[in-house]
Amino acid sequence: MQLRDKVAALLPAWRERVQKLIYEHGDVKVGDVNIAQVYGGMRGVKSLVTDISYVDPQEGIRFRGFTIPQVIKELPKSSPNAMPWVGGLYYLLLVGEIPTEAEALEVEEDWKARSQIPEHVFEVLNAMPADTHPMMLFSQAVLALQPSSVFASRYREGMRREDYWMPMLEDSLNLIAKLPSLAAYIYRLKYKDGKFIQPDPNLDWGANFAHMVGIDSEEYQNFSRLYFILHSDHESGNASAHATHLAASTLSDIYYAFSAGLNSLAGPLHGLANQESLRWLMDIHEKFNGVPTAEQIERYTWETLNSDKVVPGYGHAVLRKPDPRFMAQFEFGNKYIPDDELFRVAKLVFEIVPKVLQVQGRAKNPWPNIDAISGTLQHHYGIREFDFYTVLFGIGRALGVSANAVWARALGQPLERPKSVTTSMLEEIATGQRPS
Ligand code: CMX
Repeated sequence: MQLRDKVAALLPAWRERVQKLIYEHGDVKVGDVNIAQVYGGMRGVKSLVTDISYVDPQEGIRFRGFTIPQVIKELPKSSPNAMPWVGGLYYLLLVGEIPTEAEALEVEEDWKARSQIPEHVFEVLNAMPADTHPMMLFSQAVLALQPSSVFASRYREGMRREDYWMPMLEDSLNLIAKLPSLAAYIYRLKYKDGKFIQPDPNLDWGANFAHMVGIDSEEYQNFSRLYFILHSDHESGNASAHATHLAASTLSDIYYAFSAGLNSLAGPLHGLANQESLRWLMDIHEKFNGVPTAEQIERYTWETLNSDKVVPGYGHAVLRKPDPRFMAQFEFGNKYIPDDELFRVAKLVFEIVPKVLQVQGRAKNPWPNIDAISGTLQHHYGIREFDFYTVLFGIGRALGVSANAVWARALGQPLERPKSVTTSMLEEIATGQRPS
């Protein structure tokens, strides 16, 4: 398989590069850590390494050095107006190069061949109470696939450490291949008639998800591809990526590790912001009986801020300009659904909110992030069950975290084990009674 051969060909030079860096410069400092950071969620502490994506405060995310507009323009697609095949994005994340059409389609075909879900996974899902949250079902379904882990069985049999990454890749491809069907099954089980729509062998991974949830429009197929690409990776420090990495650093397989990542994505400070944002836009729409004026939005924004709430979908811990992942979806909306009332509200909000946040002067970044618009588009195309939005995020996130897991294993990244200290120790360090 091309993907595995390509990574294998890149590995010797990467291993040499990393070993040389650690051997020759291992004691060079990368930064200092202060007490506020130790107590403050490790913000800004440089302690992770990934070559798959990087978030620049001004530019936003780059995947393997490519900006979002470049990724959308340069990845292979079925026609000039279509969004790229997600298989091509996975190739880019893993190999670091824009694939040819044939290479992208090979990943798509490979996923198709691996997409069959064992019957017991459906039985596990069917056995859960009807009010179970879809994220819990999704995470559980991923865990239920774990008995088929190639890594786990090869590890039991014994294999060379330098080969660990190969079954990790094998597992990752097997897992990703199944995610659209799994998520669509959960969607239809929870919100529709419970009847599973079989994948269409003529459709690619992203478009098949649209088909299997029951939305067969070409526009939603395109939006699904875009959505999964945009949600794939955002460096290694975000909670879902880091949770996956931490779990995998114990040499657990991708099923255990990605389930851990999904469990962290399920929290309101991470994957839930998209539904908060849509709810805020809908509240505006309802309060003003349709698309409000700019003045009404400005007033509503101040009311939100004055009641000590945040404007969901705006601000970012790292970014200092409009998130290019927001811009890509905004452009999509402008092109395909300019008359949708909620989209028109979102558009006006984009004009007004940054100005208000700037006047208020608290948020370091007044611009929209990825969550300011994604729910609006999903809602337009018919996914109106807010609880499901985090599952959508999770499908995309699997691409980035699994590519990282393969490379972390290939480069022999070790067990994560930071050191903790006590509050008394920090107090002693602060007053010079103890060396830092
Ligand atoms: N509305 C109102 N106030 C905001 C704000 C917003 N959208 N964004 C930041 N602020 C406030 C913060 O609450 C903070 O207030 P205090 O000083 O009173 O504590 C102050 O501005 C400074 O915050 P910051 O340094 O600019 O932002 P953080 O790094 O602390 O937090 C984030 C980043 C995203 C959590 C924050 O901007 C926020 O809560 N935004 C709204 C929720 C949201 O959209 N979350 C999705 C994030 C998407 C992602 O992570 O990918």
